[in-house]
Amino acid sequence: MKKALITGITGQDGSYLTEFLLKKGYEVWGIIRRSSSFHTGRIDHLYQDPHNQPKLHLVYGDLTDGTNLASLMSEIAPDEIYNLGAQSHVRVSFDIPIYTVNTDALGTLRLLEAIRSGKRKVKFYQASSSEMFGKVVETPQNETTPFYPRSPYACAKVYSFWQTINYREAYGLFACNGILFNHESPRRGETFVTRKITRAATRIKLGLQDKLYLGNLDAKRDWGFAADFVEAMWLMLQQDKPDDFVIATGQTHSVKEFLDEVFGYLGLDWKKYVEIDKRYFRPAEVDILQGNADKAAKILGWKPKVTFKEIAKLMTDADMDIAENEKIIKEKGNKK
Ligand code: NAP
Ligand code: F7E
Repeated sequence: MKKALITGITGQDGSYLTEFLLKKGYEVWGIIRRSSSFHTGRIDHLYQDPHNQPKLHLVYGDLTDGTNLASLMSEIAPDEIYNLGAQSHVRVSFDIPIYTVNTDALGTLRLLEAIRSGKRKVKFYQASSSEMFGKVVETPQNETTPFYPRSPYACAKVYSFWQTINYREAYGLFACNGILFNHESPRRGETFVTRKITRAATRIKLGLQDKLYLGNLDAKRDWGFAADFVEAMWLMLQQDKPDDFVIATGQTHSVKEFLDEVFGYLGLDWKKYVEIDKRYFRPAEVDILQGNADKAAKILGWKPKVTFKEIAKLMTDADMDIAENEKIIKEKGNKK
């Protein structure tokens, strides 16, 4: 049985990747951070499933603690490592740049060093990002497009991208970068724009909220579905040679278009509810991202399955369930 170690297992991608690998028969180890409140909501259904009991293990650790990473590496002895852990919010990275770089850049280096010093044969996946293209120099972006990062987050990811390639070339490590464009799901963090919109629109529909405050509505992104994208991570590590791949849908849409889809689906006009709040603008913005994943299609045989419209609909449906429960609880509270 193959063993995979995942950093960021409690995040959106970590949860989908864990599901995917367990189905493939892997033993999965996940690194979780200690926090005062529990944050394993996205993987509880997997951890509590008795079928997964001997196959899913959670251990404490942090990308800011290299000593702990090195001991976990020798204790677990994984065949594959997926480095998904990160302070992943671009806007927040302007507020906490040092922490972001410590986790997203130096954290990767700590992990790579733990692998190198362990002298074990292991395959390594690095969660690189389309944010590295930033102020794009060409559209669409592919593996040869130069980077122009526009945030502390993107700068940290560029560092990790090159360090991953450096360990591949210097030490012969089987190390791959997946340059993933935005991918969303009902498990997306609630402060990313798509989920913020689906949460608010469904709450507005049920009378639980009046307004939605947003920033730049003209930004365009290549939005895919998270469960589709984690399969590409795994495929990269199953090839004969390590390499770097863009993973994207090839379509780009503005935040306004996402608002149209979600509010339109609920029979609402978003212009009546959305207000612009300067706090949500970024000191430097990434105006447009659109990926070209031809290399992944050709070498990995990977293609996205879920469309923009379908993503908007399935996220709205999932958030409507949450909003309906919220309403029931609120009404019960009012009766007391
Ligand atoms: P996410 O939902 O924000 O999850 C981030 C994960 O990283 C969480 O499990 C978080 O743990 C963990 N983490 C944060 N700081 C850590 C630290 N210091 N040490 C160890 N773990 C830490 O992110 P995601 O959307 O799943 O994205 C997964 C990865 O892909 C990230 O590296 C992200 O930057 C990258 N990426 C994402 C996208 C996208 O569109 N989603 C696109 C390209 C690249 P807690 O639960 O404790 O906070
Ligand atoms: O913003 C605009 C905002 O925060 C998308 C991360 O997973 O994908 C993600 O980064 C766009 C931006 O995602 C609000 O200005 C408008 O132009 O959902 P987001 P992101 O910054 O693209 C990349 C690929 C990653 O690697 C990251 O880890 O939407 N926008 N109004 C807003 N964004 C937010 N968050 N909130 C707003 O109110």
